[in-house]
Amino acid sequence: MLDKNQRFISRMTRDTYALILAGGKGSRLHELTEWRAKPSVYFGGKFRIIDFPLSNCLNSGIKKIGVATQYKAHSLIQHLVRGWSHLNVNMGEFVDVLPASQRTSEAWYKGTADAIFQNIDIIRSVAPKYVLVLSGDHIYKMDYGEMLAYHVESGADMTVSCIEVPIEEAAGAYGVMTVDEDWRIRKFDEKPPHPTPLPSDPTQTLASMGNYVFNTEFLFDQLVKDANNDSSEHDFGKNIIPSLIESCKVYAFPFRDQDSGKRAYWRDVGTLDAFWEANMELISVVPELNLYDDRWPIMTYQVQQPPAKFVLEDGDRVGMATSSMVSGGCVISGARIRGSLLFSEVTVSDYSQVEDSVILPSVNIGKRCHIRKAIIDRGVDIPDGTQIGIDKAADEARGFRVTSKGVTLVTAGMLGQQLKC
Ligand code: ADQ
Ligand code: ADP
Repeated sequence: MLDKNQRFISRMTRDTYALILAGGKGSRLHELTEWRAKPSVYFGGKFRIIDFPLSNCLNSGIKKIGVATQYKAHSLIQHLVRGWSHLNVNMGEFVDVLPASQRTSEAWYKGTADAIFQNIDIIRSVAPKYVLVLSGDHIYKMDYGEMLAYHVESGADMTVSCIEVPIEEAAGAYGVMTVDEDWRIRKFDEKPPHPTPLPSDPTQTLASMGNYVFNTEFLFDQLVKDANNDSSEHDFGKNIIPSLIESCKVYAFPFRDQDSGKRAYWRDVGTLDAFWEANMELISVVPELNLYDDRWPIMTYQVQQPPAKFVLEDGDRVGMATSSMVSGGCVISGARIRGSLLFSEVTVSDYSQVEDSVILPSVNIGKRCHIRKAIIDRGVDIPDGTQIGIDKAADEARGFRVTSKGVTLVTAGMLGQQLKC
């Protein structure tokens, strides 16, 4: 039998509207976000980043969801329509796409707070008790029900989820906060160059994950005030949170692993190195992020594909993959794959080698290619005999992007290729 507390949380999640902010540019991903918004970037062999907050909502019992889109939203909207429109509207469940559409003025979404302000009437028509604002940019598995219960129990007006991160990672990248012994936020700085260290560990700081719970009417009041403030940039981290911490009850919710009580898995994948590393981590024997957990499934849209196929064993022509993840529709023919993650419908031909690389969907790798420590964008055709990631100077000379940690990014545009849909 369910205990009283669990029934209580399910009442809260049912009374919550989740608004996922998915309009951001993700400019530190360079050409990977040249044609798609960061939440639409591929991750983990068959997902897009947005699948993580969306799956978290459903797994948490939150089934009234809006996704605010703006920047380069084509593939994001296509993914939402094809993969996330299966909720049961008759049961009050939906994923609504909320593109910037000049609903309240001639302006597009001016910032994260404005993206919600422009949709107040839509949220009001759903009449939720709580609004959960989520960033569409991160990879993690989180039970938002816990955060909602914490918000209600503490009597907060607003609750910000937070996580401990190394100071150097947070500097200039995250909003950071100082809390009192009750976890009430006493100071909040958006992306400071020198974040305040934690009293218990001077190497770490408390960073905002960009996820907020609000009592609905409180949120609306703040958004209306902010919309009338000409000096505001209409951003939660820059304007709304700092303006509230003195006069209102703003609490921090520490995001921890439910089983161990330790720091939970949360990745920003905001840079090409972080993107490559987070994908590579999945190949390790026991990755921190378990994608095989049927108690917390991550859902996505996928086309029907035949199983991955490994063909040819004839002298040095061996079709094989070791320490790798290979998705449906891939054909590895007389080629060797090691320590790599291949998304769907990738083909690799005779005598080629792929090592320590992330290969996005529908890439064709010709014969006698050698690819090492690279990210190959969707749909790229790699001609026979191409070397990538072997000589970094040669990579740069050809117009590929090489990161400070030596990861080479290749996109269709860099090879002058027209992308197939
Ligand atoms: P950032 O992620 O840098 O910091 P921002 O660029 O505003 O902040 O993006 C927040 C979310 O909103 C992202 O999911 C993004 O895609 C989306 N977004 C951005 N502009 C938008 C717009 N105009 N319309 C719709 N969606 C938009 C935030 C917080 C920090 C916190 C980090 C955690 O401000 O305090 O530490 O998230 O990564
Ligand atoms: P995703 O790989 O995330 O599905 P797409 O690659 O389909 O995203 O990009 C989204 C949109 O941008 C599509 O309309 C696509 O045709 C367009 N696009 C992407 N890359 C290029 C390119 N190199 N040249 C022209 N259009 C492009």
